[in-house]
Amino acid sequence: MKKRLFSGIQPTGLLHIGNYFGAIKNWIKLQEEYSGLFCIVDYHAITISYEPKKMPQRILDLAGDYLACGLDPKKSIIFVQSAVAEHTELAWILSTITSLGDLKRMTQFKEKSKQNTENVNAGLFNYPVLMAADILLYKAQVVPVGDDQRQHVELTREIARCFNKKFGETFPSPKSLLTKGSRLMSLTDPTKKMSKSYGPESYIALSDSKETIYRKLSTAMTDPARKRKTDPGTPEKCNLYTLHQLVSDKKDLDYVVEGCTQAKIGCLECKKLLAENIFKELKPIQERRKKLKEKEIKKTLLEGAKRAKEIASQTMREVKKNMGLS
Ligand code: AQP
Repeated sequence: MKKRLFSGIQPTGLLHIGNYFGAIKNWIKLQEEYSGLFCIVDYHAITISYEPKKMPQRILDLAGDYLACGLDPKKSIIFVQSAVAEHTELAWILSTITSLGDLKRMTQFKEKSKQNTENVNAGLFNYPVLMAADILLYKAQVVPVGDDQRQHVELTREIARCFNKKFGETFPSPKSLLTKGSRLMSLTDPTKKMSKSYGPESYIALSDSKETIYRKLSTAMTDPARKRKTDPGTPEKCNLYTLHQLVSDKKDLDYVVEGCTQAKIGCLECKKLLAENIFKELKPIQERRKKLKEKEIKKTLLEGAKRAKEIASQTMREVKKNMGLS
């Protein structure tokens, strides 16, 4: 039997290339080898302020993006978290064995509570417990995520270990799977990770045109030590070189490294080539996205929820039995 895999993304805005290179691109490869569950984690998304009227469309858009990127409903289960009530049921149970000290250490909570000072709610604090429930409900062994989520997967392992010790062997210990694009940085502030919530100029969206990509890159920060075109640059210190390494072939990479270190090309030439290569990667996704019909997306989500629910309810029966609950 194939090993099981779980991953998800919040419907909090347009997908960006950090989400793509950090997680989704890897999903597409992994869905061949694993039995995959790919979730739209709307219960996570409501831990920050949002507009309820926009949520249904955001969910459908994200599901459409999953399909356009290459997730195949014949191979994987694609579904919305709130359609499977067992996620929150298991989250409550797991919260009773999760240490408060561990939750207080979580970097994402610290960062998000600084970003959303007007709405630091208990759900934001308990986010990692719900994420542990998402993963353990399906007894997933692997969790392909970006670097920012690694700490949450480690906590999930700890929660699984604690549950098994108290109530008997129930959950496997999940592992995170990272890619070489597991931490892309913001275009406007390379000390912060690229994030949906830092605004559209800080990221390249999967739906951006070549012109928009070039415009965003042209003002993006590069190697901070390189002030003029005639100064030699240091590609390893440049946020945009990291992006080149994800989308450019050896010939283009050699051209950029030689041109930059020997001051033969300026940052704008490097950015132009980068814009072209990023767009080459995104164009087929954008073309597939345009052809998708809303009806088809809704059908995929309904079928996905049904299949996910079958696995989830079986796990909940086992969990409750082991805990002496009805
Ligand atoms: N900058 C990034 N580089 C690499 N991977 C990233 N991921 C997010 N940002 C980067 C990965 O994308 C997946 C989905 O993330 P999410 O939407 O569930 O939550 P997030 O990590 O909080 O992503 P954002 O874009 O920063 O969203 P907001 O602004 O809404 O919080 C995860 O696997 C994540 O690691």
